[in-house]
Amino acid sequence: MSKLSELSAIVEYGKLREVEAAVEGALAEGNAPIDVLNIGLVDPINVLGEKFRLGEIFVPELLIASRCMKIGVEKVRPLLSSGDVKSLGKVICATVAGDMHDIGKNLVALLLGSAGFEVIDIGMDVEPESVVEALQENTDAQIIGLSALLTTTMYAMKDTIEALEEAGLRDRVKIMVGGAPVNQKFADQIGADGYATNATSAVDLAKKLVGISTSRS
Ligand code: B1M
Repeated sequence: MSKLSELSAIVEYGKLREVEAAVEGALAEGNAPIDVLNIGLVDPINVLGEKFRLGEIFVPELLIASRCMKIGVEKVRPLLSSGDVKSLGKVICATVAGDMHDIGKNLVALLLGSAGFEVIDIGMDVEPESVVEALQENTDAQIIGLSALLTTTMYAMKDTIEALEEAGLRDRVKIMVGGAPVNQKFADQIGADGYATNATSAVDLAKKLVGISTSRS
């Protein structure tokens, strides 16, 4: 079994104490940090998601695996930096009100930071008014990134955009949205400026929104 597969299994089975050494092992094997992140740390969460959907595992297993993933992410985080010191712009990231899912949002924030954006992560379960306040405190932010994982909370994205409109701040920023139940059609319906399916495309989208051309676009 490769070290990368070993890491993936360690996260899936929630072996908290073995994660750091497994990340080191996968890196020492010659795997790129981005592969260690995506294959070793994120893929097992997706595997568990399917098992959860099928009723084969329950919330505690998900929580322990999420903690494993976070430990691993902290280990690879310094290796993901582009080394580019010039800031590409400031992004405020949040998981919307009522939603406790922050793994995807954290990954988006991590890759945005690694690409050179300054990220203000205001957490999960963030009320629309708190997003407005964050923008008032960070008047130089160009983008707000909203994440939602529940079909019930995705409408909080619309509430957040409306709160920004009511505060007279909507035109000051671009708004990008993402998360499993969200799609381009929904993004268009709620008046967002962009939608991204994953963390890598979120970086491309953020660059596009601030007027930087990317090799993939
Ligand atoms: Co929950 N959960 N969960 N959960 N959970 C889902 C979302 C679910 C689909 C599972 C299922 O039933 N199959 C289901 C939602 C069903 C629905 O809405 N129709 C569900 C449910 C029901 C629940 C609870 C209600 C369960 C309960 O308590 N009975 C509860 C709700 C709590 C709440 O939020 N109020 C709950 C709780 C939890 C845990 C706390 C145990 C845990 C979250 C831990 C944490 O985040 N700290 C958890 C988890 C882990 C999941 C699954 C298994 C995995 C989510 C995840 O982290 N995926 C999930 C099933 C699934 O999605 N397959 C599920 C990995 C992550 C990297 O992917 O978040 O999609 P994702 O992010 C991607 C993209 O979506 C995108 O890029 C990311 C990286 O590629 N993206 C963006 C995300 N945000 C973006 C923002 C952008 C751009 C791209 O721009 C700003």
